[in-house]
Order: sequence, then structure tokens, then C-alpha cells
Amino acid sequence: MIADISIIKQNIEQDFATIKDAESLEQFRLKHLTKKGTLPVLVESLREIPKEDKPAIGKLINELRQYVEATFKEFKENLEAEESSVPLIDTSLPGRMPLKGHIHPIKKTLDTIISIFEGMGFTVAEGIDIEDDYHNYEALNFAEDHPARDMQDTFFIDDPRGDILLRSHTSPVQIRMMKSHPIPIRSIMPGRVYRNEALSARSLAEFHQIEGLYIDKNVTFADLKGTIVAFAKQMYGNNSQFRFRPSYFPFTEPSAEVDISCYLCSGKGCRICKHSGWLEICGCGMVHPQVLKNCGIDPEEYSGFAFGFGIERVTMLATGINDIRALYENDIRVLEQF
Ligand code: 2NM
Repeated sequence: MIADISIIKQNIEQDFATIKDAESLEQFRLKHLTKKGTLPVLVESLREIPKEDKPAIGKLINELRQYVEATFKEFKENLEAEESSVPLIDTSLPGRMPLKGHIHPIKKTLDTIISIFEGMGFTVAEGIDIEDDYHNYEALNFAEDHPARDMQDTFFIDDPRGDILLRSHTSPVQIRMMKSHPIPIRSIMPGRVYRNEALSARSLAEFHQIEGLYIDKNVTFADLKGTIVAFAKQMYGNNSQFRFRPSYFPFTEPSAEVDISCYLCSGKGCRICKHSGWLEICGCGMVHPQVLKNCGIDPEEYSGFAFGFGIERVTMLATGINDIRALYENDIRVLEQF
């Protein structure tokens, strides 16, 4: 019997050596400590031991039981301490950065244009998107039968007054400003405009313009030229070349369109500038005397210039995006490049 106890002790010691986690600890408990386990069975077997041997054997069994129970407790406590000291998060891993939104390229262009003109003393004015024929066309000297008024180009709004429309340019803001604001006026007017055009890589039915207006005594075409060139050099770089070409708008006389030397080929001619070396950037002119009169300003006393850009077009030149629709599809793979 004494030999048996010593073998049992050896077996249990071997099993202690296999305890390495909660699972092996439980295996040990099931095998040796539960009701049918090695230790209780051994204690139970004491009954069958002859009376005279009981004190000695009983002592051995008791010592074994105390040893096993104490050692098991030790294993259990060590494992629990180990488990609670394992951190739940690995602070050495690199962090996962949250997706951060950023400014849309159209808004970025707008902000840049605004800050350049603010630097030259211009204020920012905004108007309304739903206008009437008078402010969008008539006051701007568009003849009654001017093709731009045609249903093809203008989104008319079904309204009993009959002449309500979505503004086709931001010029009505300038008309309202000239009618209500004391002179001098030096403002830029950014905003959304609407034209009933077929959608393509170059044009959308809804886009953004920024127009500018300067009215005072003795404002000349030289002031217009100086202002546009000062703006464009800040926008496109000091080395850019410019040219003013005669043009026609009903609301300015004389009128001009401004080209900048192509940013890609510096004027040598390439695909972007259609081999002309020049890119058109804006339209401008001296405000037509009739428009000043329509707004209650005496053209004998005052003069002024006005200009207009398409913000999408400026953004396309700045970013190299060559399809205007890409600015509206909000494909994150496009947007996150700018
Ligand atoms: C342009 C080009 C040239 C313009 C003129 C006026 C107003 F109201 F003063 F007559 N507003 N906007 C103007 C002139 C706009 O955009 C291409």
C-alpha cells in the first residue's frame, strides 16, 4: 500500500507538470480531485485498510492530500494572476487612423479666389438662386429676343408671375448690389448657376461662377487689366503670360476674354490647350452704360468693370481633372488626391 501511494504521488507530480493553462488545470482537477478522482478514491480506500495499519497509512494519505490540494491551489492562483496581467489591448500596435473629411476641390478653389480678391479690397456678396427675368436678363441689357433667354438655356419655374427662373449667371447679384449699395462698389459674387445644357465632360446643368464688380469714378480698362493680371499671377504663378482678346457680352462694352499661357506646355502647344498655347480663364469688360442706367447709376459720372469665371473650369486647370463630372461624382479615390 505504501508503494501504491508513492506511485500515485509520482503520477500526480507528472500531471502537475502538464498544467499550463485553464484547460489543463481543469483536466487535472477532474482526474484527481473530483468525487471519482484519484485522491478521494484513495481517501475512501482507507476504510479497507486493516486497523493496525490505519494510523501510518492514514498519515501518508493525509500528507499526500494536503500536498496535492496546496499545490493545486498554488497553480490555480498563479494562472489567474497571469491571466489578469495579460493586457486586453496591445498598446504597441500602430493606431488605426479615423477617416478624416477634407475640403472639396471646388470649395478649395473658391476659397483661394476669394482670399486673393479680399487681399485687393473686394468684399463677398451672395444673392438668391431663384431669380426673375428682369434681374437675370433685362437689366443686363439682354435684348428681348436674345437666344440665351431661350427655353434651351434657361430653367424657367412654373409660376403664375411667368418670368421666374433659376439664375443662369451670378450677374443678378451685381444688379441688386448696384441698385441698393452706395458707390464705390468693390465686390465678388460667388454662387451656383443653372443652364439647361447637355451634360458632358465639359459642361453641367448646374455649376459655380464667381463674378466681380468695381464701380467708382474714373475706373478704366487699365484698372480691369491690372486687377485681372494681379489676381491671375497669384492664382497661377508669377511666370504666367496673359492676353486679352476682344469679345462680346450684352452687359459690357468693351468686352474681352482673358487667356493664360498653358500651364502644361508654357505656350508651346499641347493636348490640354488644343495646340494653341493658351487657356481661356475669364470674361470681362467695362459695365455697359445702359446697365449702369438701369441700376440708377449715372454713366457720365461713374464707370466700372466686371468679370466672371467658371469655378469648375479653374479647378480643372488647377487639378488636371479633365472631366467636369468627376468633380460631382464624389468618388473618394478622386477626391482624396486633392
Ligand atoms: C462675365 C463677363 C463679363 C458681368 C457684368 C455684370 C454687370 F452686372 F455688372 F453688368 N455682371 N457680370 C460680366 C462681365 C460677367 O462673366 C463671364
